[in-house]
Formats: sequence, C-alpha cells, structure tokens
Amino acid sequence: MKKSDICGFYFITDAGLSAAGNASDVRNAVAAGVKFVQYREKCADTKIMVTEALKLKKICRNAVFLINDRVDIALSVGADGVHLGQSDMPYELARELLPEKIIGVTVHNLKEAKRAQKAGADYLGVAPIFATTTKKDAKGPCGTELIKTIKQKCKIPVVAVGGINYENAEDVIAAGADALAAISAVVTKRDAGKEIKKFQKLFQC
Ligand code: TZP
Ligand code: MG
Repeated sequence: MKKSDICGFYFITDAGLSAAGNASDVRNAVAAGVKFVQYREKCADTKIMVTEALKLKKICRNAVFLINDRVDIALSVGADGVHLGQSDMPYELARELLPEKIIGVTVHNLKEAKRAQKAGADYLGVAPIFATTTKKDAKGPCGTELIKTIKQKCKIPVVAVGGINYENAEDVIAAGADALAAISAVVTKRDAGKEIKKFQKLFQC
C-alpha cells in the first residue's frame, strides 16, 4: 500500500461512539475494502492503547494502519504511520523518529496546508468540513470551499474530516477530496461496513 493510494473511505476509530467496538468496526471496515485505518483514542492508558493497537494492526493486514497523535505508540507497535494535529508533536520531529512512515497532518486553512506540504507531509487531513460534536475541541467548520482551494494549491492528497455523512459526502467529493472520513455516521451503526460501502460507491477508486 502506498501513500498515493489514499482514495475513498478513510476509517477512524471512536470507541466512545462505537456500537460494536473498535475491533469489530475495523474488521468490518477492511472487509468493506477500506485501505486506510486510523486508531484514534483520546482517553485510554498507554498500556491499553498498545495492546489494542497491536490487535487492530493484525486486522489491518491489507490496509495502512495509522495512529492518531501518538508517535510513541506508532513506533512501539510498528504501525504504518501517524496522523498529527496542529498541537501534536511537530511534523519535523515526528519525521526524524519515523523516517520511512506515513505522516498525515490536520490543517484548518491554506497556510497550514502549504506549510505541511512543504515540510513533507504525505497527506492533509482538512477539518472540520462541517460542524461536528464528535471532536469536542474542533475548530469552526471550514466548508467544502477550503477543499477546493487546497486542491488547487497543493499536490498531496486531501482527506476530508468532520461532520460528513452520506447526505453531504457528494459535495465533499465534488470539491476534490481524495478521501473522506466519517466517524459518527458509521461507527454508531452495528455494521460499520454496510455504511462504509455506501460512501465508497460515491468514489471512482
Ligand atoms: N478531526 C476533526 S473533526 C473530527 C476529527 C477527528 C471528528 C469527526 O467526526 P464526525 O463524527 O465524522 O463528525
Ligand atoms: Mg491530534
């Protein structure tokens, strides 16, 4: 799996919202053909995260397995990379620790997008596109216009995140997003895979 394969549905875990649990969600997501899985856990102890990350990594044999925020966990479990926000470990330091891995960076505007691309990020998470209650400290929605602008000015793939559901996904894709993540729209359902397949039908990949 290569970075350039970022296309379609990008799955992000949320144990707090999940109806079936992370392992079941990830199993269903990869069975539905998802190629990118991000383990996002904001509350658990490090020891629990390591155990769970190892378990999820095994399920992701045919998918890229990324860890949100935690470079230490990514290193210790041999994940394929990390996803970093603007207040996480600075990209340059993470790159020194993970020279060959995939590093995605969340951006909220064009300036952050250009900076992340220049630094060497493999993809951009553009977020939040729409209002969301899933991330409590999310910034105000940037809208699909920002996807268009970033796609015009940057070359690396864009993963759209935040407030995305089946009803608004077409606008997100029409704006140029290479991939999208929808957390609450899929993990609150017992069979996340069934929901994911609906999104995937909207993509050409
Ligand atoms: N980053 C920005 S918004 C968000 C993340 C992880 C949460 C997206 O969740 P939802 O339920 O798809 O709005
Ligand atoms: Mg973060």
